[in-house]
This record gives sequence, structure tokens and C-alpha cells, in this order.
Amino acid sequence: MASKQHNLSEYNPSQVPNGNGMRIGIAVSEWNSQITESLLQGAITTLQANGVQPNDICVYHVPGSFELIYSCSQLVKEPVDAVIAIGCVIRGDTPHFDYICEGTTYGLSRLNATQDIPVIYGLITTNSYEQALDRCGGKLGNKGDECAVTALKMIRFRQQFLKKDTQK
Ligand code: DLZ
Repeated sequence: MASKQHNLSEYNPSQVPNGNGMRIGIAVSEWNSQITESLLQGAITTLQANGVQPNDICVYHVPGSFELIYSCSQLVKEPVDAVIAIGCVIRGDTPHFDYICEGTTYGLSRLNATQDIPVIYGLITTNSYEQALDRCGGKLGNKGDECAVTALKMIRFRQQFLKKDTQK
């Protein structure tokens, strides 16, 4: 959460699992690309800072945030341990904002509820371009960093259950 209390880039490294051997798929929207590319760089830097090998990070670009649903639904079928969805929707003067935010959020939520691989929500939804800049490396940190940390923690979460299955 980005707030006065919490910066999106702050995390406790001792609580982040080592990502060596973990494979991450990332889908990135081309809309508002200045923002989404900064989010992507944040995610990649933080994944690598926590042990993920560069060859284990697979990045795919899609036209807009709405296409994150389809692309992530395909990525979860690939040999990856987690998928990060990166997009940025800025409120304009059409209802598109609400449709895209709701549709994308619902689509990604459904993937999390129905598929085995965690899908991390890296969609920034803001009223203004400035607010988006604040969240992609500006005064509120970088949501890409937060997504990377979340991906590693969710992979560890899942591994706990995989271990239990093999012990049966
Ligand atoms: C159409 C549209 C609009 C108006 N705004 C955004 C936006 O702010 N952020 C974004 O990622 N995508 C936007 N799009 C494009 C849609 O996500 C989608 O790519 C198109 O509707 C085609 O399916």
C-alpha cells in the first residue's frame, strides 16, 4: 500500500525468500509506457537483487492493461513459478477507466482463484499522470519492487503446500 506510512519500495530483505532457481513471467502493458517500463525495471531489479537469475525472468509486452488478463492466463500455463501483471490506467474523461480497471482486476482475481500459479497485481490506477509517476519510482516508491517481493513470497507460500503433498 502506498501511503504516508509505507513506501512501495521498502521491504525487509531478511523476510524475502531467495529467488535463485525461481522462474518469473512478467506481462507488461504498452499503454502509458513511461510508467509501465519504470515498473518493469523496478520488478526486474528487485527480483535480481533477491537472487532470481536474469534468464529466469521472461518479459512479454501486450497492447493495454485489458490484455493482461489473456496474457497472464497463458503465462500461468508455462513453466513459471509466478506471474507479474504490470499496467497503468489513468482516469480520463470517458468510462473506459472504470471498465478497464474493473475488467482487468476481475480477470486477474479470477486467475488467482482458479489457477495454481500466483498472479501478482501490478496495475496502477490513478486519477492523474503525476500520481502514477509517484508510484513508479517517485516519492511513493516503485510498485514494481513491491510486485517482485510479493511474487517471491507467494512462491514460498505455494512451496509449503507442494512439500506437504510430496510428504503424503
Ligand atoms: C482504451 C484504453 C484507455 C482509454 N485507457 C487505457 C489506460 O489508461 N491504460 C491501459 O493500460 N490501457 C488503456 N486502454 C487500452 C485497453 O487496455 C485495451 O488495450 C483496449 O481496450 C483494447 O482491448
